[in-house]
Amino acid sequence: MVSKTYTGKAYHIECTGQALETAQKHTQDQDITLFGSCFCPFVQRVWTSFEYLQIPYKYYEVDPYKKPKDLLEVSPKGLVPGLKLNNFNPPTALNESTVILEYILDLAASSNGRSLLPPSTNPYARALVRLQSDHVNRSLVPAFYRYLQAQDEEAQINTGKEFHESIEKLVELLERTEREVVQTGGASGQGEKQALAIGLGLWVDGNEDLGLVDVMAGPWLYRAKSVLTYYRGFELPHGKKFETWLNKLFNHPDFKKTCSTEDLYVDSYERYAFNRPNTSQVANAVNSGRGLP
Ligand SMILES: N[C@@H](CCC(=O)N[C@@H](CS)C(=O)NCC(=O)O)C(=O)O
Repeated sequence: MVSKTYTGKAYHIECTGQALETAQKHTQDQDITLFGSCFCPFVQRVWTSFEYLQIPYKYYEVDPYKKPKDLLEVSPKGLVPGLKLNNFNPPTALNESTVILEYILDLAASSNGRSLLPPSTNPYARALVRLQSDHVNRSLVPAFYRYLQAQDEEAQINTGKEFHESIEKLVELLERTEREVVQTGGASGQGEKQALAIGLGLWVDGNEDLGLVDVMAGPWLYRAKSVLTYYRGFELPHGKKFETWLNKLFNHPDFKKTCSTEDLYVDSYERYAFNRPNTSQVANAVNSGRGLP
């Protein structure tokens, strides 16, 4: 158990470190404007994917708790990420991180051929990857917030266990995918194995390309390492393969490009860690037992 005292830290409204450098490289008008916030993991999912898929975009930092009018125009609940699509006349918009992700995957497929998924000739492999992502959205992400917002010791122990179990379940899905697609996929040689592993992401030995689950889960695992360790004394699961995966993920150039410095996350999540009133729509949903917005 870690015992910390509430210090009234404010959430940050500007990126730091590598994320700041990336934001500064993306200030020119483009067909797509990404409305983002420096601390937000839902944004980091999409932002990393823009970088990896090499889709041109302008990064535009907003404070989603202030609900500026231009954000509400692209995202009805005033949540980030949002996209403004300037090449439509009049401009149009999209919100919801997973929908935005699918959208930019489609854009990449029809422009430069880059992808975060196995090829469409392997629908089963694509489905297994989507199962992993579904688990991240429905289990890992809510478990992260329940743990971070839990206040009494017993609740922290229980929610910490749940979060840990959710990560282990994700590992089982990663192992299943590798087993069913690569190991028992009928490949005879190393070259064929490599071909089958395309789009399965960094979990698979020898793969250096990001996959869907890497961008879907990475932002919360990264915050688990900084924020949950700081406020809850959390330890990520051990195991050689898991640690290798996290290491590859946290050091992948396109992931790192969207990371701010650790203090930004520790400061910005203090409100969650002390379950302050009206922290966010996510925090309110967790407190009232509703699904996340
Ligand atoms: N389901 C949304 C969730 C996005 C979300 O909750 N974003 C947070 C920042 S991390 C936000 O904009 N919060 C503003 C608020 O709570 O009013 C998605 O996947 O895009």
